[in-house]
Amino acid sequence: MPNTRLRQSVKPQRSPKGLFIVVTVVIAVVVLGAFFFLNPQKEQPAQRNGKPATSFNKQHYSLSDPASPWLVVNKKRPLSPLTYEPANLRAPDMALAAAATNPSMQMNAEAAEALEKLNTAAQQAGIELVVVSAYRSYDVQKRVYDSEVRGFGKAQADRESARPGHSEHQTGWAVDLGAANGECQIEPCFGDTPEGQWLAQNAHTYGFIIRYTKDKEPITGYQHEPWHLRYVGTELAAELHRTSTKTLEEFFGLPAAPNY
Ligand code: DAL
Ligand code: ZN
Repeated sequence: MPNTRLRQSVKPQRSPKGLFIVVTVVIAVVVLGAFFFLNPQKEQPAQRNGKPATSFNKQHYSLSDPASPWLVVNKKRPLSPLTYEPANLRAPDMALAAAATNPSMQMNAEAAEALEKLNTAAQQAGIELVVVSAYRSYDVQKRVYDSEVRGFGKAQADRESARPGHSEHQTGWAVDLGAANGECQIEPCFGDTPEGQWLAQNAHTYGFIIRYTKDKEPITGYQHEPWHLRYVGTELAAELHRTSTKTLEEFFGLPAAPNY
């Protein structure tokens, strides 16, 4: 008589331990697969400082319209029209070197408002500023340039003063600032005064840039002018600061303008 007990014992059987391992592996595969498939971070854009990266739109404003805060005027890019006159000029409410009714103390209204905010912050930091020269018409700029040529010769005049139709001062977007105590007024040493240093560090917060910085004469065509502020708006000023870009020409990929 066959030994049925023996026959049953040789039939292959899955042990409880083996079943446990198979089930565990299947569960692990399903859980890990679901994790990688559903992980929400997988589809998120690159992040910078905890905020989604944004691209700066360099076409947002015109670079050629004199009424645009992003206008780039230099020796290669004259104003159009050459005798452009801005609307909306007013003097900022702060210390002025002449009467508020004098056009040379006035700026584009948006820039004047921004300058008032800058001046309030400066005063809170113990910095006393004064407007030395802001708007200059084509005719006034011609007088300034001609006087520089008479005093220093054409080559040096062109390093310091724009020819008429080529100055930011003719647009109402620029202002020359000084220290209220008169130290180094419109002199290179203004950059070393507390007022000049404060402007270099803080102007961008209020939408201004130091337009003619040290070592950029081959691009801008002008010597360092630590007193000459150009309003470009807070968005562009912040981007120039963030990217450590010193000139509008470099930022917008425009040709250098060392001469006419
Ligand atoms: N001093 C600057 C370059 C101007 O005349 O506009
Ligand atoms: Zn200036």
